[in-house]
This record gives sequence, structure tokens and C-alpha cells, in this order.
Amino acid sequence: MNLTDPLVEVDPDVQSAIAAERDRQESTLDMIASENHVSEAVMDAQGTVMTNKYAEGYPGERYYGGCRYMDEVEQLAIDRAKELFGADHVNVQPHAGTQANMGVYFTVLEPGDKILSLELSHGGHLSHGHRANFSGKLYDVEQYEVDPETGYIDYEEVAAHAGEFAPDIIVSGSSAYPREFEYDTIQEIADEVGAYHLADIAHVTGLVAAGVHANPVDHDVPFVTGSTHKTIRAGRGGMILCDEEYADGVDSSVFPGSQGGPLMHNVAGKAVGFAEALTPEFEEYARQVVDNAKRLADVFRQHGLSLVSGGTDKHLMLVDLRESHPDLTGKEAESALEDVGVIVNKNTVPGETRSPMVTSGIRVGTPPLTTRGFGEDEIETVGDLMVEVLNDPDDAEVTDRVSAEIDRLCEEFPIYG
Ligand code: DSN
Repeated sequence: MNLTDPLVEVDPDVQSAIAAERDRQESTLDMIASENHVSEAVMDAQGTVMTNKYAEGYPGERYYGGCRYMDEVEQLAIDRAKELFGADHVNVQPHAGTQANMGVYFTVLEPGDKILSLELSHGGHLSHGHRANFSGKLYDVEQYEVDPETGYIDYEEVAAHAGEFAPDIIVSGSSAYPREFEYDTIQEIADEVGAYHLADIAHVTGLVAAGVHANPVDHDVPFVTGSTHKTIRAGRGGMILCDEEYADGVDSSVFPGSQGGPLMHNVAGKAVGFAEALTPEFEEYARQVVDNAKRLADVFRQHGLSLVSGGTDKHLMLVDLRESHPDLTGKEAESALEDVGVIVNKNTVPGETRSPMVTSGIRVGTPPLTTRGFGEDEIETVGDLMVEVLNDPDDAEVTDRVSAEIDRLCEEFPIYG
């Protein structure tokens, strides 16, 4: 074997799985709210010699020689992220959003300290204190919920809960809450009870960067975490933004506190994706993501589907199937849609009675389809088709027709060509 032999010769099995995955992405409509299609440029940066290098430490202060170009790339990623979000300090090394949250917890919390965060089935995230996650094992966690009537967070309830629990940190942020967080209100509550505030913008990083979603940095939130592969399309990974006073603490919590060598090929991808996010085209993209989601929510509502909180402010919505389709579980809905080429994920809903592997809802997002070039007309068509399938998942006439229509849309809007 030579170092320059092509993948297809060195490992045809992996090559064929990658090619098949590319075909799968091209020939289906990805509506998983946390996914996206990155540019060829981001992938070009990721699949490079940057993967060969150890660069423990930070630009200018590494534990290894030969880091000149690592410094250059990491500094580009940091500077671009600072420009995008207006943060004092940025750490681009977290391997994912969970590791970014870990970096913040390790900066300001001791084991046993208290976290107040949004409950998972109400839209929260495992790394916000779920018992199966390190955050739930290390810390004392209580959670707030959405109002069962409105589906919105009740901030007075959060304030009362914080007053009683006296958390050390309050986490705002979610993976399935379809509304914007009131960062200023949570910050006021945190100030009132003497807690830190972490805003986890994992899902909306791109929307915040483009200015089409509130930016917690503008509301003096001291810690903001994000992932870089969702709405911002900068390749897989995480990042932390923080006030200058916490810069050293955050950096040492990431390395050496919780990670070893940074994945420098991914840091290079982040740098490229952030440069793309600084363009006017990206702002248009982010605006279209939200417009598409609002149109899709309208379509679902017109067909009688129930949405948690009645709609969306951002890129995703949570369909609660219990009223409109009491006999259809989230798992069955996910599978019926996948059979016709629409990829979503089953999702628990507030007041869930089924297991997380079955669920009563589906989460639907618009970032990947918007990347493919879908506007509101195409989204409306997709919404209509999805409802047809949910209404008659076992009717072959319906599923064959919808499947053909999805194939046509995929061909008309190729991702990479
Ligand atoms: N797993 C991601 C999501 O789907 O929301 C969050 O980490």
C-alpha cells in the first residue's frame, strides 16, 4: 500500500458505503432539524493533512513543535467566530456541543453543584442534566417545563423555580423547543438568584450568526455554547463563546480539563464554514430557513396537525400526533416518511407517555432542504405530501405517488450534483 493510493483501491468497502451515503442524501429529503449539508469547501478542509497533527494547547502556546499552520487555521476560526457573534473570547476546540457544555460546567461548577435547565421531553438536551449523561451524574439537576396549555416556557415559573432551588447555573437552550428563548429574561433571573447563565445555541448557531435569531451575547449572557454542523454548516464540532474574564478558565477546562488534542481537520472546517457564514448569501439562507419553517408550520396546521406551541420562530417544529393521529406513534410516522424518502426523527413531546424509542411526535426542520435551494413553494409541496403519508401510511397508491414526487424534487434540487 502507498500513502497516495486512492480510497477505492485501499478500502473499497468504506468507499462504497460513502458513495452509497452520498446517493442516500441526494435521493431523500433530509428534514432532521439538527442536520445540514456542508459545502465541498468545508469537506475539502476537513479531509486534509490537518488530521495528522497534534496541537494540544492554543495558538502561540502549544505543547508540540510544528504548529505554525495549526495556529494560523485555529486563529482564523476564532477571529471569524468573534466577528460572527460579537464575543470577547471563543474556543473552537470542543469536539461537539456536549463537550462545549462540559467545558462551561467544568469552568464554574464543582461536582454536586446545581443546574436548572429545560426538561428533555419539553425540548431540552441530554447534556443539560439528564440522568443518563455525565451532567446528570455529576450535578444536582432540577428542570423547568413548557406550559402544558401554551407550549411556551413560562418565565415566571422559571423565576419562582430558580428562587426556590437556588441553582449555580441556569441553562437556556434546547434541541426541540420551537420558540426563541428570552435570553434577557433568563439573564435577569440568573442575576437575581446569583447563578451563572449558559445559553446553548447549538441548533440556532447559524440563525444567530446571520442575525435572524436573538444573540445571547447581546444580552450579556456570560457563556454561550454551540455546535458547528447544524444551521451554521461549518462541519461537525462545537464551540464556546464567553466573557473575557472566563477565557482562561474555559480554555483550560477544554484542554487539558476534558479533551486531548484538538481535531484540527475539523477546526479547519469550522474556519471555512465561518467564512461562508460571514457572507450576505448566508444571511439570505438563514432567513429562508426560518421562512420555510413558518410556511411548513402553516401547512401542517391547515391539515389539522397539532404543533407544540402552535408553530415556530426558527428552523424546526415539533408535531404532536396524539390528537390528529392517535393510533400513529412517532416511530411509525418516522418509518412511513422514510419509506417515501422524507427523513425526520421521532421525538418525545411535552407530557409524553410513550418511551423515547417510540414517542408521540416527530421533529421536523428546514435547514438541509433550504441548503438544497427549496423555497416556500417547494416546502409547501413537501408538507402536503408528508400529511398525505401520515394520513394513509398503508395505502400503496398514496405512498407510490408521494415517493415519485419526492424523487422528482430530489432530482430537481441536487445537493452536490
Ligand atoms: N442530537 C442533536 C439533535 O438532534 O438535536 C443534539 O445534540
